[in-house]
Order: sequence, then structure tokens, then C-alpha cells
Amino acid sequence: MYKTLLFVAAAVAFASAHEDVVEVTRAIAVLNANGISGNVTFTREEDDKIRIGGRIIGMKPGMYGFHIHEKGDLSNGCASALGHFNPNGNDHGHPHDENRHVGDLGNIEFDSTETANLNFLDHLIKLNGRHNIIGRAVVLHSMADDFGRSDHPDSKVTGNAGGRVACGVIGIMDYTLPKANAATTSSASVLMALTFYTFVAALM
Ligand SMILES: *[C@@H]1O[C@H](CO)[C@@H](O)[C@H](O)[C@H]1NC(C)=O
Ligand SMILES: [Cu+2]
Ligand SMILES: [Zn+2]
Repeated sequence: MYKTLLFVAAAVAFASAHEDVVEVTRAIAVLNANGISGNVTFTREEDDKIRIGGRIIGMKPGMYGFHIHEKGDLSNGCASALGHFNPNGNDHGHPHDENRHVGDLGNIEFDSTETANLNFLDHLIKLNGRHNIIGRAVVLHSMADDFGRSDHPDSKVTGNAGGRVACGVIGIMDYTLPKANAATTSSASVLMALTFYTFVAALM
């Protein structure tokens, strides 16, 4: 009983503290380099999946590797974005693989008008938390991603997708703010929990 009460008090305190966080619901990256231009949006949908949308123009018809790279640092062009975003130390893979980098979004296809219309879901990238892609970079490559399935030495690291032809930093577009009084609420809850703890402990 005593342990249950303590747990409830702690849970209440935690839930209130947890509210005190900005929740990003939509993000955008703008690409503009080497005659390639476009906008890529990332929208949070049901089940916390992310819908990738937008349009990129300027590549010859074909499939090209498309990833989230670790950093939003473009101070030395797309190179300083470093490698694929891989917080779990996995191998490079196909977006549907269990073993993949979080940043592995596979290939995007450019049609005969040199346009790629993006509209697909990913279950691993997120706009908040451990798999958060905000502040990192989207990178478009010069070749198709082989999903880690070829004999090329780079296959399991980069998908052997070639050079980086365009990149953009992923920024916040839409978000929900925590309630203005959330900080007060959460410290009040912690205080309540502590008082409660002392009270219950005194009864033991
Ligand atoms: C990207 O968005 C801007 C602003 O809405 C728009 O003018 C531009 O045409 C878009 N680019 C592409 C390739 O859709
Ligand atoms: Cu890449
Ligand atoms: Zn990868």
C-alpha cells in the first residue's frame, strides 16, 4: 500500500514535469545548391510516425540516396554534416530493415521532369526525444542507395550512394508550447510528492 501511494505521488510529479517541454509537430528543410532546389517537410502523424513531404527539383530521372545526417553543421558544405544519424550504433540499411540507421530514408525518385514529389511515412525518425532529427541535416546524394546489400566496402556504412549534391538543415516549423504555468505546476507537484512521502514515511 505504502509503496503504491509513493509510486502514484512520484508519477504525478513526473507527469507534471514532463509537460514542461516544447513538442515539435512539423519541421522543414530547404535545399538550394548545384541547381537543385526544394523543400522537405516532416510532419508528425498518428502513432508518432513522421510523414515526409515536399518537392525537390533539378536531378536527372532516377533514384538517389536520401538521408538524415548527424549534424546541422554546414560550415564546410554538406561534408560537415558528418555521417548518417545513427544514435543506436546500427549498420546502414533499408528504411524497412530492423537494423538500420535512424537517418536511413532510402532513395527518392526524380521523374522525367527532374522532379521528386515526396510523400511517404517513416517510423524511426522523430521530431522529439532520442531519435529527434531537428537541427540535423537532410542530404541528397549523387547515386542510388544500395541499402547495405552490396559488396562495396561502403555499403554497410553509407549505402554507397556517392557524393553529397545538396543538403539543408532541419528546422522547427510547427510546435506546441507547454502551458505558461507548467514550471510552477511541476515544482508544486514535486513539493506535494515530497510532503506526501514524509507523511507516509511517518506512518510506517
Ligand atoms: C519551396 O517553398 C517556397 C516557398 O513556399 C516556394 O516558393 C518554392 O517554389 C518551393 N520549392 C519547390 C521546389 O517546391
Ligand atoms: Cu547520406
Ligand atoms: Zn545509413
